[in-house]
Amino acid sequence: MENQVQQKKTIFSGIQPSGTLTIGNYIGALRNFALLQDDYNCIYCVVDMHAITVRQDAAQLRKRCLEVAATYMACGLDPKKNIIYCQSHVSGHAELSWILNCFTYMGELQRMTQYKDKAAKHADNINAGLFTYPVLMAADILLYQADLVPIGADQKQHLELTRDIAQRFNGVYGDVFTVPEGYFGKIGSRIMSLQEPTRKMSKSDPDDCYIAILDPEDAIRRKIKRAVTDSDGEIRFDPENKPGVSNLLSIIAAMSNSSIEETVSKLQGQGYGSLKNYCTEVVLDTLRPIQAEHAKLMADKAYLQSVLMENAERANAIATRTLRKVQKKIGFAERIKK
Ligand code: AQP
Repeated sequence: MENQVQQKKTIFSGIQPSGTLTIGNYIGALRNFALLQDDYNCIYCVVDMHAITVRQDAAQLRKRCLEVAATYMACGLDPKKNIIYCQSHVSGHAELSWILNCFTYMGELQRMTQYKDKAAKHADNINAGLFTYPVLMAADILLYQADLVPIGADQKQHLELTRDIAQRFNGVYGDVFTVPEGYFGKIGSRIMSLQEPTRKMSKSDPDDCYIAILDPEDAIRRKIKRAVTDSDGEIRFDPENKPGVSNLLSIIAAMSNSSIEETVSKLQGQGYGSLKNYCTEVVLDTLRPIQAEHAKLMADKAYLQSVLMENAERANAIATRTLRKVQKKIGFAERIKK
């Protein structure tokens, strides 16, 4: 049994508590997390340190950390099988991040599209943390020697950089880090904004652009009804020319566990009203049980907090092993135990 646990590969992923999670986060990341929990050692983090690269209200952030952890669990992640914790509770993330900063080039960070997008969006606060965000992400992943990282397509570039940093470090010091692979769901690795379907759906965008996992039924009905489509009236999957319709088809396919082809053939010949109605029902059916479980978990904060503290200890034990190895390799003075 011990051997079996050892042999399982490791998965790491995280979500920022920078807003209320969207169905983009669910389809691109969370849904895949639950599918993988039996076959891998899974570590899922609430990345609160990443979230402060953009100004956050302290009380809101504290609440959202618990909410994201509860959402992980409400989406089916068992905190006994998976390690679910807050990034700021394990200091190894910050420590390894500093070391990896010294193995990352300015030019690499300047090329990151998320940095460019966020710098444009938050022009009054282009802080160094926003710039080195991908290094902290590399530290998150490499700290746990993760083999696989389930993420949406928007994080692909950051994962590539993580691989480059790991290979660069290993090239100097030997095989210290596992070089991770990305894991992308077949459908929906990039769910688009309901109002601007050529842009990714983001939790920090205006409310009518996204569907939050915790949105009430009437809001979900209203947002899908108002989702931007096009004027040719044909239900067809063509993201380039019909981004709005294609986005709704992706949401339906991902949430009903069917293929795009099956979804298109089911709706072919019908109008956009039917497409939107069907999409609404599928989204509501998926989110209802998650919302009910989330409410139950949020009603017991003491339990949630105890899960986070216990899991942070488990995460810390793994992280410290890697960190000590790295510190030794780069020549930091030994910690002599008395
Ligand atoms: N629209 C999306 N489609 C598919 N996957 C998505 N993800 C996010 N948006 C979509 C995936 O969710 C995981 C967690 O994302 P995150 O919160 O850590 O960062 P993000 O990608 O910056 O997400 P947001 O919602 O856009 O956050 P804000 O608005 O705060 O910047 C990642 O695996 C991501 O790929």
